[in-house]
Amino acid sequence: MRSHEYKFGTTLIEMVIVVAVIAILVSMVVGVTSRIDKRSKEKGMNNIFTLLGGALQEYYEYTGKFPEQPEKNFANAAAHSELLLTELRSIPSSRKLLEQINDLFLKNKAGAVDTSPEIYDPWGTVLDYIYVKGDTFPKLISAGPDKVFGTADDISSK
Ligand SMILES: [Ca+2]
Repeated sequence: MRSHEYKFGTTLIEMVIVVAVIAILVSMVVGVTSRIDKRSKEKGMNNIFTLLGGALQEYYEYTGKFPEQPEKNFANAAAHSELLLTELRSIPSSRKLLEQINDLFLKNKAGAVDTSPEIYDPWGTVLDYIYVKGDTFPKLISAGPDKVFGTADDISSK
């Protein structure tokens, strides 16, 4: 009886240790995975900024101006994004660059309901677009991982 109790105790401790080790391993894997995920999304964001920057440059070379969108109001980001895409698509060389953007980041592609397409960031939030006449270059803003505009993790194009 005594040896049985002892054996049971050991088994319990062993189980607790095994569970603890598994928990540590799982948290390590989750930590690494989310870091990789964050990095790949940031990379995706930079690729979109680069492509849109190129498309804007082409637009400028064709028209001599940038699409104007002076309103600074994140609440209207979807409308700003629509304006940007509609303008860029009207210029062949800009449209060509836009075609390189993964469809995952373009929503309402068919211009469904009352909207034309918008461009989204890798976290699923629509991109904001600002260009005030006289500025050197337009600005694209992603709400970042927290999906909220105006917070510290926002990412702006350079
Ligand atoms: Ca944010």
